[in-house]
Amino acid sequence: MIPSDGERLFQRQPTNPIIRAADLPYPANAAFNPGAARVDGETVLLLRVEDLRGISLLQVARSRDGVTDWRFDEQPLLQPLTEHPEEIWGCEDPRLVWMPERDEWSIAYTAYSNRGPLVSLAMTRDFREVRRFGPVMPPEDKDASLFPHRIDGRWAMIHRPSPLRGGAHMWISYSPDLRHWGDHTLLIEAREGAWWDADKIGLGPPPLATPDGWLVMYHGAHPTASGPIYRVGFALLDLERPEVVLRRSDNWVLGPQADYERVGDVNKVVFPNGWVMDDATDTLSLYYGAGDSVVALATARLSEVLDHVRHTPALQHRRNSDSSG
Ligand code: BMA
Repeated sequence: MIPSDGERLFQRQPTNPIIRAADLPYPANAAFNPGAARVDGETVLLLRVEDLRGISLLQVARSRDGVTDWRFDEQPLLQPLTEHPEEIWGCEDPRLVWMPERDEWSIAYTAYSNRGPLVSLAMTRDFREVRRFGPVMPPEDKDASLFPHRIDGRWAMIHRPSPLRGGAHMWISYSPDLRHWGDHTLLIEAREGAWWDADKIGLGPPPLATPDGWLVMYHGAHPTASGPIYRVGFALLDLERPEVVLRRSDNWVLGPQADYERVGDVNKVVFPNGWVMDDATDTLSLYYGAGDSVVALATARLSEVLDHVRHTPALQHRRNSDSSG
């Protein structure tokens, strides 16, 4: 079988990279891996900014069209605080989810503690003031996002613990109150061997509700002699039981091809953790870090993405008991 060409789904913005460190109102080494949201008619990106110490902060950028004329708040929204020792080495890679029941945005981000990366939550209404929830998963764990609403009465979160043995896989966990998490269930496993998503995978942007199921984009870090290549592909989760994976693409849909993706502080990295869906134009805008240095944008038609995903292999439903070991 000739695999369908998923790499044509996304069109890169011709003016990429759309944001660089030099655009910021203060000196910094890199601006990358943004979370994305649409707030009051504007696109808000919560950028990971690596400062000149090597510590990452989360910085708001706003734009009417989501492409040009970015305005930057003077101060970062989240930066390490002494009363939060779990963030001593920085705040990284946020995923932003609007939660109608709470009437606020959740920010799931990687807090870099001196015992390793862990998952922290914070809440905001407007991306001007923020309230920290603190750590919700111990180290090592990252690449987390909440779902926008409760599922069967409980909140759900995808995350990526790093076990001592075997690969690093995506898990889903549940909570009655966003603080106490349990029913940890293996969701999507990294493949093995030569696959693009062998050994280490992790969630990209937050899960997106579609008529077919939760659309999940995830990254694979394919190991090579010159370091990993970060690419992304799709999976589809059952709407009512998101621990059930309905489909998973064999091929990646976006990988490092452009110069700004192939060369940076870390070469050959595309790392999306934010997207914005415009239903009126069927346009999915994917914001991603390129080369751990700059922010880039690529767009796709959601209807074409779903058509592509419908042609990816359907998976056997796994029983919960298969994944508890
Ligand atoms: C991952 C994360 C990302 C980073 C990527 C590539 O493990 O740390 O923040 O973009 O590696 O270096």
